[in-house]
Amino acid sequence: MKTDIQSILDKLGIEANNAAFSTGNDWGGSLNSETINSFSPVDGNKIASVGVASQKDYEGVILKAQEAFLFWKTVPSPKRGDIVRQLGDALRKNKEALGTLVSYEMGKSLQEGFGEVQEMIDICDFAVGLSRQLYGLTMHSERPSHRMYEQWHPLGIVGIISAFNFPVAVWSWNAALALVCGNVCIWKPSEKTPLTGIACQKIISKVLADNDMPEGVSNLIIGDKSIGELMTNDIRVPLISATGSTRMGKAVAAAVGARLGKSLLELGGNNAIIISEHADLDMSLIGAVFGAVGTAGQRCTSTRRLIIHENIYDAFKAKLVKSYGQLRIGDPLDQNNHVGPLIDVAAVTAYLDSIEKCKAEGGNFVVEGGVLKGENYSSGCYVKPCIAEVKNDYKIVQHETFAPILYLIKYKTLDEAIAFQNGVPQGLSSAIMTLNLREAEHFLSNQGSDCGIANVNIGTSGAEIGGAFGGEKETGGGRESGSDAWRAYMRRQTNTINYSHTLPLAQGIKFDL
Ligand code: UN1
Repeated sequence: MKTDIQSILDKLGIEANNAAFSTGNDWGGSLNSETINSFSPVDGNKIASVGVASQKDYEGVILKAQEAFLFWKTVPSPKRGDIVRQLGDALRKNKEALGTLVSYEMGKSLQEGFGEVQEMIDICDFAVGLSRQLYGLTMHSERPSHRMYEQWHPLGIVGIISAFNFPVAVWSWNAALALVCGNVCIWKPSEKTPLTGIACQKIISKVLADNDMPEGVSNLIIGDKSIGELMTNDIRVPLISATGSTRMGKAVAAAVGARLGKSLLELGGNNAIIISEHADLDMSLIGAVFGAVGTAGQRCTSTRRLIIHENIYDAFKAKLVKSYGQLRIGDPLDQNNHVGPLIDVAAVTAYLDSIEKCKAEGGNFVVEGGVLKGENYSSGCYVKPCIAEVKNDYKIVQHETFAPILYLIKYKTLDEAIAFQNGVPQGLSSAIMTLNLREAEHFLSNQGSDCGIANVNIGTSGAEIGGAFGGEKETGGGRESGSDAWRAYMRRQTNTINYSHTLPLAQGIKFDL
């Protein structure tokens, strides 16, 4: 049965023409010539229009957020956690509708759209627990009758710049933590997926209003790079959390660094799986194929390279080629399909360009790529997942192309495989498939993977929210979601209290009047 998109839009409060910004229940910014139209890559249809915020709109949002922060930071953290719990409950109720809109606006499979909303629910649950923690340490003073400890305070306004590929989950990783920590948020979603942003803003705004919270705690602002630049250059936004390309991240880091602000960057990956001769090849196949073609290769954790031991190279390649022959490409809302479209025709051009470059460098395509044509592919965004045999040092292999292109590299020794794995500018996710304990532990040791995420017998994508998420080198060094990633959203204060009758100085310094 064809999904009734209109009823999903109605349920989520998406209109034909939507406002450019929101501070909660207040929406503003009229539609002008600078409207963004959201087209679905699924069928090429225009879903709705959204206004673009002006500099004046941006100023208004900042003022509301500053005012809201003065109140929100006085709400006890467990109470803030309870509001985030209610956000999680609202997401549970809206999982089907929001997951479907994610799938339709972004193009990922319906299962992955639901998975993304589940990831939002999970981070809300995590943040609720955190709201009763946010622990600081206590330490022993060198002076008698003195007490020392540290505590964590909120920063103020957290600016969230998110990408099209996880249009809602990445916002929630940031927002759920930032909010329990006592911050207020301003979110600039990708201009490629503004409607899922509007849907989330409607959901959270209702929860905040039901709890009598003021406008300005959770804000949304629609625009392109120029709105992002207003945020990154704005001293009133102490933390910018940005997800996207390495090129974008470098610009954000430079602007935020120039004003000594904080940035939390989650940028490109070039993730590899090492397939050892000691691997379970059936398990490896699922991890590799899901990693490479899931979200049509548009996750920052997508598997881009397979580094395969020479003894099993031909056998594993044959399995891969066979499984690619069975992939069903098409409407992602139809659960029979494995792979949906790329986000837009610009992404298709980048995919074709990378294939050409790979061939020019000597890449041997064992599964050919290409753009699918015909009635079912009318958006022009559907491409064939492809596989090429390459050398790790090809320029194109060093580059992250956001598309389902998988590179095969042959290795002889584990150290050589690890050198290939680490021999790219990015450092997000990595994995080894092996049943050999020595190999697995070596890969995880400090002589092994240099990435922020290193897995054994699991692919590179699909991290759980409980761990800190992010990577090294050109991935930007940030950590989001689980573990102690919350610390990025707070400032640390060290407190020393003297309850003695004298004022002894540290380091034994004598100073008598
Ligand atoms: C991203 O692609 O920006 O680990 C995030 C994963 C997901 C998150 C990906 N949980 O693949």
